[in-house]
Amino acid sequence: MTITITAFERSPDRGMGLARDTRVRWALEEVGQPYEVRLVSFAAMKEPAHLKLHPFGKIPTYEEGDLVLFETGSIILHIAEHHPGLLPNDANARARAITWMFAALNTVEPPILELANAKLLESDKPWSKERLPLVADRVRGPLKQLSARLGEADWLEGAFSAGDLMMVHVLQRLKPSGLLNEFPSLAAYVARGEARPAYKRAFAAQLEVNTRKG
Ligand SMILES: N[C@@H](CCC(=O)N[C@@H](CS)C(=O)NCC(=O)O)C(=O)O
Repeated sequence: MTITITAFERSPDRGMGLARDTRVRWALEEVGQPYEVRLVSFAAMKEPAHLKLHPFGKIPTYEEGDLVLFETGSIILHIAEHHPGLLPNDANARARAITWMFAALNTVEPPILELANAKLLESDKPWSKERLPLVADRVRGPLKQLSARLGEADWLEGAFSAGDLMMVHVLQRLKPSGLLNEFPSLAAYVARGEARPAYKRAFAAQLEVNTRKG
């Protein structure tokens, strides 16, 4: 069955790979599933046709036959549960890998998004300079703990899993801030993720869309 995802017609990051379709593309590449992409404009995302797929008017979405999913956590879990390669076979190890997906989305991503939004949307506010260090410290906390847990390991739970995929993609948003480099083991962890051939294919595919002329 054909898999179709949606992605930005023009991503605000101009192809840095931060738009969340990249993590879905990466998961599909890891498990060797071909997919099609329907590009949507910001205006189209708020139209009824897209809202039927994604009630909050965002990308990415995932269509496969009758199934329509939104939220990258759900989409990647679905991919990982239906194709080998992203979750361990052992039940407990599998549950732990899924736990890391949730940790990436619920514990690590929110303060990172808060920092990105503070820089992007609040820099003209008189209180911005005072607030920014506080927001940055809220990112450092979970990073310190994550780095302690990762230790010398390559990945969070034995072999590379959907948990690592999600965590690496979430951490990537920090690269321009320099914060990631304060934690060399996490910077190396992200670099290991980016070195995976499946990631490179996913990155190249979204870059091609965002550097297309016209
Ligand atoms: N929690 C959602 C977040 C989806 C999301 O925020 N998507 C962004 C692109 S990365 C978007 O569509 N932004 C456009 C908008 O909100 O209008 C997920 O993980 O899928």
